[in-house]
Amino acid sequence: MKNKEVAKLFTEISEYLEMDGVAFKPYAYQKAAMSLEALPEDLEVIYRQGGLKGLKKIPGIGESMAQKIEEYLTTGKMQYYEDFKAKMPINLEEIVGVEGVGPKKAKVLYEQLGIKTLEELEAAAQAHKIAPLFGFGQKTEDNILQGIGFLKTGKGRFLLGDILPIAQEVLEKLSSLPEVEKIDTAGSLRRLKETIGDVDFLVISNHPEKVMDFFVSLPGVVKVWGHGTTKSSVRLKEGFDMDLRVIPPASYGAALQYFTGSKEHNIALRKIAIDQGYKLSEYGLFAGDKPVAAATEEEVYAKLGLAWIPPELREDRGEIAAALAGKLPELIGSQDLRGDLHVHSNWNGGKQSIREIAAAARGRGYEYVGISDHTKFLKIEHGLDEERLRQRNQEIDQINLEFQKSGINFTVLKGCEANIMADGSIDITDAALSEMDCVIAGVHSQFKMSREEMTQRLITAMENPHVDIISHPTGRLLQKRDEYDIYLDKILETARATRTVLEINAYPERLDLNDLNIHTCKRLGLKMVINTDAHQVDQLRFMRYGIAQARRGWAEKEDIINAWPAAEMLKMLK
Ligand code: DGT
Ligand code: CA
Ligand code: CA
Repeated sequence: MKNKEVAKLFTEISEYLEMDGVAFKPYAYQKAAMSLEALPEDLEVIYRQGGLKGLKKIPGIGESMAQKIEEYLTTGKMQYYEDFKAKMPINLEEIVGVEGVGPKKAKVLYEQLGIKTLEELEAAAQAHKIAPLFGFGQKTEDNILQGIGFLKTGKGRFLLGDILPIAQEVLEKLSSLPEVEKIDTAGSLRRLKETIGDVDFLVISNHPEKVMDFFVSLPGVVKVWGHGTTKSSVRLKEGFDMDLRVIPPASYGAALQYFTGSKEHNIALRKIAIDQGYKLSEYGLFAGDKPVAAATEEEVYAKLGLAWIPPELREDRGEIAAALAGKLPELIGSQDLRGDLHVHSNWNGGKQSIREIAAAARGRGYEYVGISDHTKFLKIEHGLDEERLRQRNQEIDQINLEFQKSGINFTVLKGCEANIMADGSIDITDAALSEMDCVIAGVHSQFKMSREEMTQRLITAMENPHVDIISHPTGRLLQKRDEYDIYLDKILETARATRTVLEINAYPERLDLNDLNIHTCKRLGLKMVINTDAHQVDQLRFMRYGIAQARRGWAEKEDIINAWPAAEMLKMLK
């Protein structure tokens, strides 16, 4: 699909336009890029079937953008983009990928210092050439170095949200082969870790050659690292690797257990085996030379006196002791979720109308959806002021009335995602907040404060009698930005004292709270909510990543308020 390529060009065009100080247009290109990223249909198919007209039907794509897409699909080039690139031949994706460097700064860095690549940016920062630039300063230079450090540690790892859909597609293609008798994902992907190094597949087949030939010639394979009958390994154009192993049926369970990991879990499990006089390997559980369990994972765990352990728990964080004691948690599952409390509508930065969101949420089997538009401080997302919120609430009342009249058992909840200002105050009036069913508050500005100040800021917000939920409580962005500097224990203490619910934000680059935080909250008896933070209905599917994180944090139904009946959930809100 060319969708991603065109989206990337549009993103860069929007950044070039922003550098030139053009009004509105950058935003339009950015929106169009997002729309293309989310588009389930293939652009080439749309164009082949509907021509320019078909392209214009894509949300956010007008005449001139449609022409540019047509040009790219037919010639492989987009002149408008090429002109920008010729004027400023920098690796924009790399440079703007550094947290704290936007297009305007990228322009200055190129014009003043000739910086074109990440490497050059790092060298310039290390040589203290950036701080003296007008509008930069020491703090910016430090931030740039820190941001680059982040990119480096993240290098070679990929977001679960980027990998899972692609791996799923490959899995489906492989399972449809008649030569594939059984297939599973293993490794970190099966454990649903937030970032993935490489994808591991295990297969049972009596024609391994055919399966391997198919695997190494999958569309999107750009390099074949290895091509054998028991193991093959490839790189995909997205930059990550996939391993495929063919396993004999008799030892499939032991192999699946071994290659699922984690390494730490395996080491601890092997120790248990040794303590009981066995030997555990990828080939099976052995008493001397005799295999006693190997065909299924369940057998292997059972023989060791353990209940089968869900892969998300296999991190050596107490799951083996819990399995031994028969005290594994009953993990929350997607079937348990009754609604999503954090969705943005087109009243602010979101894409769809409240009606469309309600329809999509009903389609997922939810009983309610909370519309949590941004409030007025967030100008770039068209945050709503008190008056606009009131108008929006009227629309919600109207929609709920229509549902009632047609006997539809579904409720749209009035919510907002208000901004927690530097002093902990909320950016709209208590009167407006008191009209909401559900008030979410989050930090969206001034991330760098001292630990004391940031902790106090969040505490003050939680003490507001209207604030029900704190969104993305630690503020991290995976591979981009660290958590805020906070005393988490104090935050959790206040959450308990004020009955404030903490969010597990399911957005793939947030996943905030993370698994360890969730585990801590659960131990303390704090309540959490899994929300998508969707800005378009297609993103309601992000819920699965939030659930994965919650499961990795040992969360059960009782810990997650949107797994409760609506009436009880509402009672938990202040
Ligand atoms: P990743 O790919 O970095 O996200 O993480 P994993 O967990 O998928 O690791 P990977 O792909 O290197 O190996 C898959 C599994 O194989 C791993 O989770 C556990 C097992 N494994 C790999 N190397 C070792 C090892 O040296 N010792 C043990 N006990 N297990 C290993
Ligand atoms: Ca792996
Ligand atoms: Ca691997």
